[in-house]
Amino acid sequence: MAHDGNGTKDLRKLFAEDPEAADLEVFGRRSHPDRRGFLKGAGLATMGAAVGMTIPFHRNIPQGFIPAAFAQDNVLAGKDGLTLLNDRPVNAETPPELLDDAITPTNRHFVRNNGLVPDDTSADNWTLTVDGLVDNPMEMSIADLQNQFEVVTMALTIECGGNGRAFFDPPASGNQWTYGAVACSEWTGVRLKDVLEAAGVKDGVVYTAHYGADAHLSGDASKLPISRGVPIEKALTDNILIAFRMNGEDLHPMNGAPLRLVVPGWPGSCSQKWLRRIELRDVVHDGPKMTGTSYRVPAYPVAPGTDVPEEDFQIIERMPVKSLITFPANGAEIGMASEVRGHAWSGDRSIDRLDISIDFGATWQSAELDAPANSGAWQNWRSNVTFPQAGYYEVWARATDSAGEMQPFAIDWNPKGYLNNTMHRVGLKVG
Ligand SMILES: Nc1nc2c(c(=O)[nH]1)N[C@H]1C(S)=C(S)[C@@H](COP(=O)(O)O)O[C@H]1N2
Ligand SMILES: [Mo]
Repeated sequence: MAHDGNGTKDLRKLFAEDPEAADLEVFGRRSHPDRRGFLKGAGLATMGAAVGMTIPFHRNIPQGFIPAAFAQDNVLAGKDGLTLLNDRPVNAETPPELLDDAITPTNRHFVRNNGLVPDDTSADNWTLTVDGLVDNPMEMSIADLQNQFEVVTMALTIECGGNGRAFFDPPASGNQWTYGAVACSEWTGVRLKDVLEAAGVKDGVVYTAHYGADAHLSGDASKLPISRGVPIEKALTDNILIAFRMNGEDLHPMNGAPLRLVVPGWPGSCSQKWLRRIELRDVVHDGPKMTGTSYRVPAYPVAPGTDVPEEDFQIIERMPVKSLITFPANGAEIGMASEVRGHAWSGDRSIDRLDISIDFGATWQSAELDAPANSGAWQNWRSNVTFPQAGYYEVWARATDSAGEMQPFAIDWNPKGYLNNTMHRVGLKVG
């Protein structure tokens, strides 16, 4: 193992993926099972190089100990191949070629946290409160939800409002998502609509307010990391779930276990994780990340770099038409003929056509496009492409939705870097 910056990363990775092997690497072979392993010799050198300093109390480090300096990658336990953007809070995206499945497996679902994952994510004593302007305020266990409402399973697309932010110029601050803050897993739960109707929506309700159990990064218990909501008309549509299963299993702790909202087609931030409470309000919700410039864009198109007054921002509602090429991967070497495939989606709409170009947009051909599994699911597409001769090509994909909206070539720039739905391009070496 190299004792340099890369070695550090490798060791982090090794501790995250295979703690036993990492342990062996650092502490050496355990020839005497009854003898406590001490960090010395090559192991000490490895760990010292990895943390970049000497370790004065190294004799006290027990065998089998995962140094806290390496623990950060453990935040992605149960995830496979995701790119970690931040570890406090945890933000990780999925490379497009790992999103190739029609239904995104849990280990490939991106993670976007604003705060700290609750310590206890077990379903046992979890309750959901529905209150505010309702006729019958309710407090229900997950079993109550399952018993009192129809349980449904749906494939639903969640995309972060900031997906694609990395390509903004001038750059926008925030997580530098490239392509992979999107997923379409199969969620099982009860319809938000059914629960709100049982609670009885009072006259005058205009907005929902969602509250989760995650803690604010500051540790201040009186602060929430994020609390968003949707207009009541949206909340009463029938593809929004209060979900307690993800791909047939318990939710992953990072994806909101044991209970979350899934609001397909709207910014992912509407899909409150670790859901504890839904309140109905007679004003537009004003929780953290609802106000100011959070999840908002200027009400009119602006030139890149424009300083837009805060009062000119409006709340993002549906997400725009978009698509992803998931095969082949960018940079792949392929033969003269290949299938090209991926997904396409558009908030609250369906996709009508998906065209691809292999000649930098001069000509386009229609791909085969599947119907969505259900409303709120992305649509899978594929096309057999034959390249005229060996060489470098780019495949571009362009989706058009049921309202005729088409993906653009250039980013519709906005100060916070939301809603980048430009065409996805992959470079291929053909021959
Ligand atoms: N409680 C809570 N819910 C949350 C968040 C959060 O930080 N806390 N992040 C939101 C954002 S911004 C997005 S994009 C989605 C991401 O869902 P995922 O992490 O399961 O991919 O969760 C949303 N729900
Ligand atoms: Mo997000």
